[in-house]
Amino acid sequence: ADPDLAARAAAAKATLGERVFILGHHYQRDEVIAFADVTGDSFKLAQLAAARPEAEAIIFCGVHFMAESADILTGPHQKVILPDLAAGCSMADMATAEQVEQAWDDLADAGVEATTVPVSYMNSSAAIKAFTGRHDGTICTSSNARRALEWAFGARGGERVLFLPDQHLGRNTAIAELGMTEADCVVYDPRRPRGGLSQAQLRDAKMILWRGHCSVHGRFTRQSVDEVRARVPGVTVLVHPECRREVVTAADRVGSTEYIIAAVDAASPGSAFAIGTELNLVRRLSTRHPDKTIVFLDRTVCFCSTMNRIDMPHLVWALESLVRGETPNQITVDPDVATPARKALDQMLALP
Ligand code: CIZ
Ligand code: SF4
Repeated sequence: ADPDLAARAAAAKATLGERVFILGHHYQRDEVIAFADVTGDSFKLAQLAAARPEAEAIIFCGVHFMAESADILTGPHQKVILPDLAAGCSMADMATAEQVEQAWDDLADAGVEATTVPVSYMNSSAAIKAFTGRHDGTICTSSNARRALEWAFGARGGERVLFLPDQHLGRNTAIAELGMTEADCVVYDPRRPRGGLSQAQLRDAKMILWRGHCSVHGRFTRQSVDEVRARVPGVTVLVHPECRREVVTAADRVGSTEYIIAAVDAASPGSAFAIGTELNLVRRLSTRHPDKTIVFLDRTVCFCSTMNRIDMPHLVWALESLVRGETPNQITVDPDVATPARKALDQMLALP
Protein backbone atom coordinates (compact mmCIF):
# COMPACT_ATOMS: atom_id res chain seq x y z
CA ALA A 1 0.00 0.00 0.00
CA ASP A 2 1.16 3.52 -0.83
CA PRO A 3 1.79 5.50 2.43
CA ASP A 4 1.15 8.81 0.66
CA LEU A 5 -2.32 7.73 -0.47
CA ALA A 6 -3.12 6.33 2.98
CA ALA A 7 -2.11 9.66 4.58
CA ARG A 8 -4.27 11.62 2.12
CA ALA A 9 -7.26 9.35 2.75
CA ALA A 10 -6.81 9.69 6.52
CA ALA A 11 -6.54 13.49 6.30
CA ALA A 12 -9.65 13.83 4.09
CA LYS A 13 -11.62 11.46 6.29
CA ALA A 14 -10.66 13.43 9.40
CA THR A 15 -11.74 16.69 7.74
CA LEU A 16 -15.11 15.21 6.79
CA GLY A 17 -15.71 13.64 10.18
CA GLU A 18 -19.33 12.54 10.73
CA ARG A 19 -20.32 13.90 7.32
CA VAL A 20 -19.05 10.76 5.61
CA PHE A 21 -19.85 7.12 6.33
CA ILE A 22 -17.67 4.51 4.62
CA LEU A 23 -19.07 1.03 4.04
CA GLY A 24 -16.69 -1.79 3.08
CA HIS A 25 -17.72 -5.15 1.65
CA HIS A 26 -15.73 -8.17 2.83
CA TYR A 27 -14.35 -8.71 -0.68
CA GLN A 28 -12.59 -5.33 -0.76
CA ARG A 29 -8.82 -4.88 -0.69
CA ASP A 30 -7.13 -4.65 2.75
CA GLU A 31 -5.94 -1.08 2.19
CA VAL A 32 -9.52 0.02 1.45
CA ILE A 33 -11.05 -1.96 4.34
CA ALA A 34 -8.66 -0.07 6.64
CA PHE A 35 -10.77 3.07 6.02
CA ALA A 36 -14.21 1.47 6.35
CA ASP A 37 -16.38 2.54 9.31
CA VAL A 38 -18.23 -0.77 9.05
CA THR A 39 -17.62 -3.96 7.09
CA GLY A 40 -20.05 -6.68 6.17
CA ASP A 41 -21.65 -8.87 3.55
CA SER A 42 -24.36 -7.39 1.38
CA PHE A 43 -27.09 -8.17 3.94
CA LYS A 44 -25.29 -6.58 6.86
CA LEU A 45 -24.35 -3.55 4.76
CA ALA A 46 -27.96 -3.15 3.59
CA GLN A 47 -29.04 -3.12 7.24
CA LEU A 48 -26.28 -0.68 8.19
CA ALA A 49 -26.57 1.73 5.25
CA ALA A 50 -29.17 3.84 7.09
CA ALA A 51 -27.39 3.57 10.45
CA ARG A 52 -25.80 7.00 10.28
CA PRO A 53 -28.52 9.40 9.07
CA GLU A 54 -26.41 12.47 9.89
CA ALA A 55 -23.85 11.47 7.25
CA GLU A 56 -24.43 13.48 4.07
CA ALA A 57 -22.31 11.12 2.02
CA ILE A 58 -21.98 7.36 2.02
CA ILE A 59 -18.94 6.02 0.22
CA PHE A 60 -19.77 2.48 -0.79
CA CYS A 61 -16.66 0.35 -1.20
CA GLY A 62 -18.28 -2.55 -3.01
CA VAL A 63 -20.06 -2.96 -6.33
CA HIS A 64 -22.81 -1.08 -8.16
CA PHE A 65 -25.86 -3.10 -7.06
CA MET A 66 -24.87 -2.60 -3.40
CA ALA A 67 -24.61 1.17 -3.87
CA GLU A 68 -28.04 1.17 -5.54
CA SER A 69 -29.52 -0.69 -2.57
CA ALA A 70 -27.89 1.76 -0.18
CA ASP A 71 -29.43 4.67 -2.10
CA ILE A 72 -32.86 3.01 -1.93
CA LEU A 73 -32.58 2.33 1.81
CA THR A 74 -31.22 5.71 2.92
CA GLY A 75 -32.77 9.15 3.25
CA PRO A 76 -33.10 11.61 0.35
CA HIS A 77 -30.49 13.94 1.90
CA GLN A 78 -27.86 11.17 1.84
CA LYS A 79 -25.72 10.80 -1.26
CA VAL A 80 -24.28 7.40 -2.10
CA ILE A 81 -20.94 7.38 -3.89
CA LEU A 82 -19.32 4.47 -5.71
CA PRO A 83 -15.60 5.32 -6.00
CA ASP A 84 -15.32 3.65 -9.43
CA LEU A 85 -18.42 3.46 -11.63
CA ALA A 86 -16.93 0.49 -13.46
CA ALA A 87 -17.27 -1.66 -10.31
CA GLY A 88 -20.21 -3.72 -11.53
CA CYS A 89 -21.06 -7.39 -11.01
CA SER A 90 -21.07 -9.87 -13.86
CA MET A 91 -23.74 -11.94 -12.08
CA ALA A 92 -26.11 -8.98 -11.72
CA ASP A 93 -25.58 -8.23 -15.43
CA MET A 94 -26.83 -11.72 -16.33
CA ALA A 95 -30.47 -10.73 -15.67
CA THR A 96 -31.78 -7.67 -17.51
CA ALA A 97 -35.22 -6.17 -16.87
CA GLU A 98 -36.34 -7.05 -20.42
CA GLN A 99 -35.30 -10.68 -20.07
CA VAL A 100 -37.07 -11.03 -16.74
CA GLU A 101 -40.28 -9.45 -18.11
CA GLN A 102 -40.09 -11.98 -20.94
CA ALA A 103 -39.77 -14.83 -18.46
CA TRP A 104 -42.80 -13.53 -16.58
CA ASP A 105 -44.77 -13.47 -19.88
CA ASP A 106 -43.70 -17.07 -20.45
CA LEU A 107 -45.02 -17.99 -17.02
CA ALA A 108 -48.29 -16.19 -17.83
CA ASP A 109 -48.57 -18.15 -21.10
CA ALA A 110 -48.17 -21.34 -19.09
CA GLY A 111 -50.92 -20.08 -16.76
CA VAL A 112 -48.74 -20.07 -13.65
CA GLU A 113 -47.57 -16.50 -13.05
CA ALA A 114 -50.18 -15.91 -10.31
CA THR A 115 -48.82 -18.83 -8.30
CA THR A 116 -45.14 -17.99 -8.84
CA VAL A 117 -43.16 -15.84 -6.40
CA PRO A 118 -40.03 -13.97 -7.52
CA VAL A 119 -37.15 -14.29 -5.06
CA SER A 120 -34.17 -12.21 -6.15
CA TYR A 121 -30.68 -12.32 -4.80
CA MET A 122 -29.31 -9.02 -3.58
CA ASN A 123 -26.77 -9.33 -6.41
CA SER A 124 -29.17 -7.91 -8.99
CA SER A 125 -29.89 -4.48 -10.48
CA ALA A 126 -32.41 -2.10 -8.92
CA ALA A 127 -34.66 -2.81 -11.93
CA ILE A 128 -34.78 -6.51 -11.02
CA LYS A 129 -35.51 -5.65 -7.41
CA ALA A 130 -38.35 -3.41 -8.62
CA PHE A 131 -39.77 -6.27 -10.72
CA THR A 132 -39.61 -8.43 -7.59
CA GLY A 133 -41.46 -5.84 -5.50
CA ARG A 134 -44.15 -5.31 -8.15
CA HIS A 135 -44.92 -9.03 -8.04
CA ASP A 136 -44.94 -9.22 -4.24
CA GLY A 137 -41.70 -11.16 -4.00
CA THR A 138 -38.68 -10.70 -1.80
CA ILE A 139 -34.97 -10.01 -2.02
CA CYS A 140 -32.60 -12.43 -0.29
CA THR A 141 -28.90 -12.74 0.42
CA SER A 142 -26.85 -15.82 1.14
CA SER A 143 -27.44 -15.13 4.86
CA ASN A 144 -31.23 -15.46 4.58
CA ALA A 145 -31.97 -17.39 1.37
CA ARG A 146 -33.49 -20.24 3.37
CA ARG A 147 -35.86 -17.91 5.23
CA ALA A 148 -36.78 -16.19 1.97
CA LEU A 149 -37.75 -19.49 0.31
CA GLU A 150 -39.62 -20.68 3.40
CA TRP A 151 -41.59 -17.42 3.32
CA ALA A 152 -42.29 -17.73 -0.44
CA PHE A 153 -43.69 -21.25 -0.08
CA GLY A 154 -45.20 -20.60 3.36
CA ALA A 155 -46.78 -17.28 4.41
CA ARG A 156 -46.73 -15.94 0.83
CA GLY A 157 -48.47 -19.10 -0.45
CA GLY A 158 -46.41 -19.63 -3.63
CA GLU A 159 -46.43 -22.89 -5.56
CA ARG A 160 -43.12 -22.16 -7.27
CA VAL A 161 -40.31 -19.63 -7.08
CA LEU A 162 -38.62 -17.76 -9.91
CA PHE A 163 -35.12 -17.41 -8.43
CA LEU A 164 -32.94 -14.61 -9.87
CA PRO A 165 -30.14 -14.42 -10.96
CA ASP A 166 -27.83 -16.99 -9.26
CA GLN A 167 -28.82 -20.53 -10.14
CA HIS A 168 -26.32 -21.98 -7.65
CA LEU A 169 -27.56 -20.15 -4.56
CA GLY A 170 -31.12 -21.06 -5.55
CA ARG A 171 -30.36 -24.73 -6.12
CA ASN A 172 -28.09 -25.13 -3.09
CA THR A 173 -30.64 -23.55 -0.77
CA ALA A 174 -33.62 -25.47 -2.16
CA ILE A 175 -31.87 -28.84 -1.95
CA ALA A 176 -29.75 -28.46 1.19
CA GLU A 177 -32.11 -26.33 3.29
CA LEU A 178 -35.63 -27.08 2.04
CA GLY A 179 -35.24 -30.77 1.24
CA MET A 180 -36.02 -30.44 -2.48
CA THR A 181 -34.38 -32.55 -5.16
CA GLU A 182 -32.72 -31.78 -8.50
CA ALA A 183 -36.00 -32.83 -10.12
CA ASP A 184 -37.81 -29.93 -8.43
CA CYS A 185 -35.44 -27.45 -10.13
CA VAL A 186 -35.30 -26.28 -13.75
CA VAL A 187 -32.95 -23.72 -15.28
CA TYR A 188 -34.40 -20.84 -17.31
CA ASP A 189 -31.91 -19.75 -19.97
CA PRO A 190 -32.78 -16.19 -21.04
CA ARG A 191 -30.96 -16.64 -24.35
CA ARG A 192 -33.38 -19.33 -25.50
CA PRO A 193 -37.08 -19.10 -26.40
CA ARG A 194 -39.21 -19.74 -23.29
CA GLY A 195 -35.96 -20.20 -21.39
CA GLY A 196 -35.41 -23.51 -23.20
CA LEU A 197 -38.25 -25.07 -21.19
CA SER A 198 -41.67 -26.52 -22.06
CA GLN A 199 -44.84 -25.11 -20.51
CA ALA A 200 -45.18 -28.37 -18.58
CA GLN A 201 -41.67 -27.91 -17.13
CA LEU A 202 -42.51 -24.36 -16.07
CA ARG A 203 -45.74 -25.59 -14.43
CA ASP A 204 -44.24 -28.60 -12.66
CA ALA A 205 -41.08 -26.96 -11.29
CA LYS A 206 -40.88 -25.76 -7.72
CA MET A 207 -37.73 -23.76 -8.39
CA ILE A 208 -37.25 -21.97 -11.71
CA LEU A 209 -33.58 -21.02 -11.50
CA TRP A 210 -32.27 -18.19 -13.65
CA ARG A 211 -29.20 -19.14 -15.65
CA GLY A 212 -26.79 -16.80 -13.89
CA HIS A 213 -23.68 -17.41 -11.82
CA CYS A 214 -20.77 -15.67 -10.14
CA SER A 215 -17.66 -15.56 -12.29
CA VAL A 216 -15.48 -16.10 -9.20
CA HIS A 217 -17.37 -18.71 -7.15
CA GLY A 218 -18.47 -20.54 -10.30
CA ARG A 219 -14.84 -21.41 -11.02
CA PHE A 220 -14.32 -23.72 -8.05
CA THR A 221 -14.76 -27.37 -9.01
CA ARG A 222 -15.14 -30.77 -7.43
CA GLN A 223 -11.50 -31.30 -8.36
CA SER A 224 -10.51 -28.17 -6.34
CA VAL A 225 -11.97 -29.86 -3.27
CA ASP A 226 -10.33 -33.24 -3.96
CA GLU A 227 -6.94 -31.61 -4.53
CA VAL A 228 -7.00 -29.50 -1.38
CA ARG A 229 -7.97 -32.54 0.70
CA ALA A 230 -4.95 -34.37 -0.68
CA ARG A 231 -2.67 -31.36 -0.06
CA VAL A 232 -3.82 -30.33 3.43
CA PRO A 233 -4.50 -33.28 5.76
CA GLY A 234 -7.51 -32.88 8.05
CA VAL A 235 -8.67 -29.73 6.29
CA THR A 236 -12.24 -28.45 6.71
CA VAL A 237 -13.57 -27.25 3.36
CA LEU A 238 -15.76 -24.19 3.79
CA VAL A 239 -17.53 -22.74 0.75
CA HIS A 240 -20.00 -20.04 -0.22
CA PRO A 241 -23.40 -21.14 -1.63
CA GLU A 242 -22.65 -19.30 -4.91
CA CYS A 243 -20.41 -22.31 -5.66
CA ARG A 244 -21.71 -25.06 -7.91
CA ARG A 245 -23.72 -27.89 -6.40
CA GLU A 246 -20.91 -30.43 -6.93
CA VAL A 247 -18.55 -28.21 -4.89
CA VAL A 248 -21.04 -27.72 -2.07
CA THR A 249 -21.74 -31.45 -1.80
CA ALA A 250 -18.01 -32.21 -1.70
CA ALA A 251 -17.35 -29.51 0.94
CA ASP A 252 -17.76 -29.86 4.71
CA ARG A 253 -19.65 -26.66 5.39
CA VAL A 254 -21.45 -24.02 3.35
CA GLY A 255 -22.52 -20.51 4.25
CA SER A 256 -22.45 -16.78 3.61
CA THR A 257 -19.32 -14.69 4.09
CA GLU A 258 -20.50 -13.73 7.58
CA TYR A 259 -20.93 -17.44 8.35
CA ILE A 260 -17.47 -18.27 7.00
CA ILE A 261 -15.86 -15.51 9.10
CA ALA A 262 -17.68 -16.66 12.27
CA ALA A 263 -16.72 -20.30 11.66
CA VAL A 264 -13.02 -19.45 11.28
CA ASP A 265 -13.04 -17.04 14.25
CA ALA A 266 -14.63 -19.71 16.47
CA ALA A 267 -12.27 -22.54 15.49
CA SER A 268 -9.55 -23.67 17.86
CA PRO A 269 -5.85 -22.95 17.21
CA GLY A 270 -4.29 -25.48 14.88
CA SER A 271 -7.44 -25.98 12.77
CA ALA A 272 -7.08 -26.05 9.01
CA PHE A 273 -9.55 -24.54 6.52
CA ALA A 274 -9.72 -24.41 2.74
CA ILE A 275 -12.06 -21.59 1.85
CA GLY A 276 -14.00 -21.20 -1.37
CA THR A 277 -14.93 -17.54 -1.57
CA GLU A 278 -13.33 -14.29 -2.75
CA LEU A 279 -9.56 -14.14 -2.32
CA ASN A 280 -9.31 -10.78 -0.48
CA LEU A 281 -11.44 -12.19 2.33
CA VAL A 282 -9.55 -15.49 2.47
CA ARG A 283 -6.19 -13.68 2.68
CA ARG A 284 -7.48 -11.37 5.40
CA LEU A 285 -8.72 -14.32 7.45
CA SER A 286 -5.37 -16.00 7.02
CA THR A 287 -3.51 -12.90 8.27
CA ARG A 288 -5.88 -12.50 11.19
CA HIS A 289 -5.41 -16.11 12.33
CA PRO A 290 -1.70 -16.93 12.26
CA ASP A 291 -2.42 -19.85 14.63
CA LYS A 292 -4.66 -21.54 12.03
CA THR A 293 -3.93 -22.90 8.58
CA ILE A 294 -6.10 -21.06 6.07
CA VAL A 295 -5.73 -21.76 2.38
CA PHE A 296 -7.61 -20.66 -0.72
CA LEU A 297 -9.68 -23.51 -2.14
CA ASP A 298 -8.22 -23.29 -5.63
CA ARG A 299 -5.04 -21.41 -6.43
CA THR A 300 -6.06 -20.93 -10.08
CA VAL A 301 -9.10 -18.81 -9.16
CA CYS A 302 -8.47 -15.07 -8.83
CA PHE A 303 -9.90 -11.94 -7.22
CA CYS A 304 -13.29 -10.53 -8.18
CA SER A 305 -11.98 -8.04 -10.75
CA THR A 306 -14.81 -5.56 -10.23
CA MET A 307 -14.57 -5.56 -6.42
CA ASN A 308 -10.86 -4.86 -6.87
CA ARG A 309 -11.53 -1.78 -8.98
CA ILE A 310 -12.11 0.10 -5.74
CA ASP A 311 -8.52 0.90 -4.83
CA MET A 312 -6.69 3.64 -2.93
CA PRO A 313 -6.50 6.14 -5.83
CA HIS A 314 -10.30 5.89 -6.28
CA LEU A 315 -11.02 6.12 -2.56
CA VAL A 316 -8.73 9.14 -2.13
CA TRP A 317 -10.30 10.82 -5.15
CA ALA A 318 -13.82 10.28 -3.74
CA LEU A 319 -12.85 11.59 -0.28
CA GLU A 320 -10.94 14.62 -1.55
CA SER A 321 -13.80 15.48 -3.93
CA LEU A 322 -16.17 15.56 -0.96
CA VAL A 323 -13.78 17.82 0.92
CA ARG A 324 -13.91 20.21 -2.07
CA GLY A 325 -17.72 20.15 -1.89
CA GLU A 326 -18.14 17.96 -4.99
CA THR A 327 -20.19 14.76 -5.13
CA PRO A 328 -18.63 12.54 -7.76
CA ASN A 329 -19.97 9.18 -8.95
CA GLN A 330 -23.25 9.54 -7.11
CA ILE A 331 -25.57 6.54 -7.52
CA THR A 332 -29.24 7.50 -7.67
CA VAL A 333 -32.15 5.21 -8.35
CA ASP A 334 -35.19 6.70 -10.09
CA PRO A 335 -38.26 6.84 -7.76
CA ASP A 336 -40.32 4.70 -10.21
CA VAL A 337 -37.77 1.95 -9.66
CA ALA A 338 -36.80 2.74 -6.07
CA THR A 339 -40.35 2.49 -4.66
CA PRO A 340 -41.12 -1.11 -5.73
CA ALA A 341 -37.47 -2.12 -5.14
CA ARG A 342 -37.73 -0.79 -1.59
CA LYS A 343 -40.88 -2.87 -1.07
CA ALA A 344 -38.94 -6.03 -2.00
CA LEU A 345 -35.99 -5.01 0.21
CA ASP A 346 -38.30 -4.24 3.13
CA GLN A 347 -39.87 -7.68 2.69
CA MET A 348 -36.39 -9.17 3.08
CA LEU A 349 -35.64 -7.09 6.17
CA ALA A 350 -38.96 -8.28 7.65
CA LEU A 351 -38.28 -12.00 7.10
CA PRO A 352 -38.64 -13.86 10.40
O1 CIZ B 1 -20.48 -12.77 -4.11
C1 CIZ B 1 -20.89 -11.74 -3.58
O2 CIZ B 1 -20.85 -10.68 -4.19
C2 CIZ B 1 -21.44 -11.77 -2.21
C3 CIZ B 1 -21.20 -12.95 -1.41
C4 CIZ B 1 -22.15 -10.77 -1.76
C5 CIZ B 1 -22.71 -10.77 -0.41
O3 CIZ B 1 -22.11 -10.18 0.47
O4 CIZ B 1 -23.76 -11.38 -0.19
FE1 SF4 C 1 -20.50 -10.34 -8.50
FE2 SF4 C 1 -19.21 -12.63 -7.98
FE3 SF4 C 1 -17.91 -10.32 -7.83
FE4 SF4 C 1 -19.77 -10.96 -6.01
S1 SF4 C 1 -17.81 -11.99 -6.32
S2 SF4 C 1 -19.51 -8.98 -7.03
S3 SF4 C 1 -21.26 -12.09 -7.31
S4 SF4 C 1 -18.83 -11.24 -9.72
